[in-house]
Amino acid sequence: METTLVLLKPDAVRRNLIGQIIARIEAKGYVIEAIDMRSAERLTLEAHYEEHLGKPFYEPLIEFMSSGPVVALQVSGHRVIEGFRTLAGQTDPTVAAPGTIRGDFGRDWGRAVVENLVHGSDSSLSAERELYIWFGESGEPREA
Ligand code: IDP
Ligand code: MG
Repeated sequence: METTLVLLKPDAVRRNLIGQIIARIEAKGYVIEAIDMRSAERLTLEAHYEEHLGKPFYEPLIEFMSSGPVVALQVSGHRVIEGFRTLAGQTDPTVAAPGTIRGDFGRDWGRAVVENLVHGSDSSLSAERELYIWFGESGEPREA
């Protein structure tokens, strides 16, 4: 059994796509273990995206992720880390396959950062690290 971190980014919340995206996760058969809508603190986002520090889109990415509430989910199932990445589709929504979340709901808006609706952990190490950042060891939401 695996658990992954899924984030519904501020564009997904603004566009009222929370329900449609979660419906796809549930329809696939994965289990929502925890869910929490919150305004992410900058420190949380810096920890979450530390691998991208120094890249040209880093600051726009932090700003975008701070631009409105996000929904953090703990999702479980065998091979869910890989499986959710497949559901999400490629990073660039212009080339993400139709049938994926990013392919069906996303597009290029010509902004400094790619707005692509969802985040999913990319490995078991990332999942463990990110679940700790967003939910803490207990599995309880970390920020009130
Ligand atoms: P991922 O979300 O598919 O794992 P990452 O490479 O980890 O993609 O990048 C994190 C996020 O940063 C992306 O989801 C996207 O929002 C943004 N991003 C990634 N690459 C670029 C880029 O080349 N230009 C602008 N934004 C980018
Ligand atoms: Mg990534």
